[in-house]
Amino acid sequence: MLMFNRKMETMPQKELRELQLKRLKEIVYYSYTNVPFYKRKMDEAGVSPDDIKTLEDVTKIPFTTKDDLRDNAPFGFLARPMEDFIELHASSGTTGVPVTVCYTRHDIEVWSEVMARCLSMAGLTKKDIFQNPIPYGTFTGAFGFHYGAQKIGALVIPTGKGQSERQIELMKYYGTTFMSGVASYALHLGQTALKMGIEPSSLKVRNGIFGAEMFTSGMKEKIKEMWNMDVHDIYGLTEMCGPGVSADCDAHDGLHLWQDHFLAEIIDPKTGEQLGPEERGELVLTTLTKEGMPVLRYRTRDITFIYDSTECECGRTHIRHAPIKGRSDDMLIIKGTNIFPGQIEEAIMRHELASGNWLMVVENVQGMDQLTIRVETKREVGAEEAEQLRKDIVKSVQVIASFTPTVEILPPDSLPRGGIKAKRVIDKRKKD
Ligand code: DLL
Repeated sequence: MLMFNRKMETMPQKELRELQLKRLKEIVYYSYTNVPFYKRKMDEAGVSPDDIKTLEDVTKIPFTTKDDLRDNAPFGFLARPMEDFIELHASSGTTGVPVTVCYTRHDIEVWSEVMARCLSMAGLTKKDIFQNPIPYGTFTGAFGFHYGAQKIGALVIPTGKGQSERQIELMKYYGTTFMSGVASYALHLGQTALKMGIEPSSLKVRNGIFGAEMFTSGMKEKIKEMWNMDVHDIYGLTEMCGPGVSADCDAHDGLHLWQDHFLAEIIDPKTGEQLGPEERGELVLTTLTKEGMPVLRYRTRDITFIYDSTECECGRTHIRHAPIKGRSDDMLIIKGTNIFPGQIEEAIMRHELASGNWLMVVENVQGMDQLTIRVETKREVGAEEAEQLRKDIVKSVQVIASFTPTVEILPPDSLPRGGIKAKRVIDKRKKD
């Protein structure tokens, strides 16, 4: 089994937890003494770094939220003088002030290491030609993949995002074997190839690793089938490093989270209480080795659960979490029913003719909630086929939503694209 760092990736759980405790004590002390925010927060909560004696004691530390990071942006969370930093990244900031993260040389090293582990878990080797169709910029995606793939020794083609036809031409020209990216873009690239008269599966790409947004199993199946490649899921967020917190192995049964660098907890998003294994809730993460900008008990808002068993057929010992179901702040209440956009995506993806591009619009018409779902077909279809697909999708959504949505079937390429991540929800009821 291919592993980038066998010793660390197969470390017995007991040793991993001992290492986590040692690092947790260090990072709490380090954050308390170097980041005024943490000193203030912990003093207010009456906690001192000496109170951390077991891993469970992490619950004594107050949570850190996106708003805390924003209130202190751009540099208020840095634990080192500016001269120690060599790179900066930021979240897209579409929902407010961007969250800025600065990396020391050590932090870039750790990021490259966790990314190399994720990529090699997905099957990347030094023999691969690795195309990286993600925008190179303040978004963490491209650089994370770039550093990790280079650490493995693969040949990186830094194509960046956009110019989809050119991406396909380069793929063909260089014989790309492995690709990365934002989940929805892989489907878009496949569709672009089809429009150019090229079957994506006839290209040499045999493997892909995607993430950065909602990534349902239905979407994974569509990408797999379209490209005839293996598809891996990678998770991460700017506040931790970017991509590289976790990824799935060839067993495709949960994402291994690198416990030597991140401490994971699951909490009830409403009460903040810690939940046990197999209990679904919000993922809370603590960086255990970050030097430049340590983050303690960060509320990711991402909904998942941690597997009880740490045994995996791949031989890795690090805990696994389920694919992210959605974000707690993404949940919509439509006609009194709680709905995650991911559930709608699963319902749409079940249909052969539906492409991966879709949008849901929620509005209030004369005091009543109304849901309209727009779905592109993956190829041009006639009126009859479109009507059948429409009816089928209405039925699938009724099962989960217990009310009847309006479904509109659109030809390929009719929904707007733009931004790095796909926009799936427009809630016109929200006044913002
Ligand atoms: O999206 C980092 C990344 C880049 C991950 C490329 C994977 C691949 P942010 O822009 O800070 O960072 O957004 C982080 O994206 O809290 C999740 O809500 C969502 N997300 C990331 N990966 C996944 C995934 C990058 N595999 C936010 N499945 C996170 C579902 C994901 N959601």
